Amino acid sequence: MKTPIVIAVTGAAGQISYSLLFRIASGELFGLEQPIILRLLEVTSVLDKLLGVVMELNDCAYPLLQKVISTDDSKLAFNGADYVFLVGAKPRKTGMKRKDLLESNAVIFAEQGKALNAVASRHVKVLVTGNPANTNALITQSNAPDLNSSCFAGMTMLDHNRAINQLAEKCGVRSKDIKNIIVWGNHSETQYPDLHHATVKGQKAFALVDDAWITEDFIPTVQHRGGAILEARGLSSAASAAHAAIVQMRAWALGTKGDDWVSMAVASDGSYGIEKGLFYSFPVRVAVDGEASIVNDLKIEEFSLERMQATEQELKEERMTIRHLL
Ligand code: NAX
Repeated sequence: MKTPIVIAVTGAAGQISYSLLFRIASGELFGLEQPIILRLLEVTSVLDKLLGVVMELNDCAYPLLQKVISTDDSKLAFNGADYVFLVGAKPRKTGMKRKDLLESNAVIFAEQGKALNAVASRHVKVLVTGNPANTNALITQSNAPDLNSSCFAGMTMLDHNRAINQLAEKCGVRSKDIKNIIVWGNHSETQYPDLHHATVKGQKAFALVDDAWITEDFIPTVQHRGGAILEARGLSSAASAAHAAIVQMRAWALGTKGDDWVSMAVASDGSYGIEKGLFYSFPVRVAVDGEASIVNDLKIEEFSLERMQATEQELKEERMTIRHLL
């Protein structure tokens, strides 16, 4: 049997975690040969509720799940952690903009960045889902100066999957037939889902759909999908977010497939003129050893450039709001 992997999840009693934890414990993330130790972090007032989740995890009698620890101490949760899902934050409520959440959530990520810096594995992969995910990733990374910035990413894979679904529905194909979708920028309504490089069964997507559908339907539908789900369900996306977290972490740990890539908010290296250090969603390829690199040689049309810069501008504004925490 392999050495167990330590996986920490914050916001463990929340609705995303209620999907995520069971899928991790069943082996969906690292396969059926990899034992797992789960460390679950919650705020003190929710530890009782978390106990119920732990009872359910234990009742699944997962063969791979060696141990579950629940705690309100971030250093205990992150001690020696190999993979960390930072999910815990206040979710957006109906009528609320993501920006409203920025300041109250920022403090959580500054504290957790410090704890990761102190005790996590030096090769830890920290995926930030809690919103605003890109800026929270920046805050976490800035508060963990002893860890390489490549240890941190923000989750934009849900947007990427939403874009795949829209294109697949439009073209009447299956999601597996779509490759090389990109979501640029912020996980917010300024994000830019880009079809210029996408293919459908190997054919250029642009040859199959018209410009009006892209600008009037595809882009706004993907940008506003989170709000549409919130309105329909009365709660923000949860199962699809947990799925995206699994897909993104799996790709980040084990590598991307063939010529395809994932969309991932990583520290910009200046590619495409995006300011260095901002956590911006780029197309990212990952080698089998887990080393991620921005795909930096794509030809960018004027149409795209304007939208890429608009979402970069929003990230700069978010950074300005929380600059005291960097
Ligand atoms: P829930 O409110 O169901 O769960 C959040 C949990 O986090 C709560 O149990 C809360 O007690 C806990 N928490 C709060 N502060 C904490 C702290 N300091 N340490 C540990 N735990 C803490 O929200 P849920 O629907 O699970 O969403 C979680 C986050 O994901 C929200 O910020 C939400 O906006 C964000 N999302 C991000 C998405 C993305 O694509 N990046 C999509 C889905 C989702 O909207």
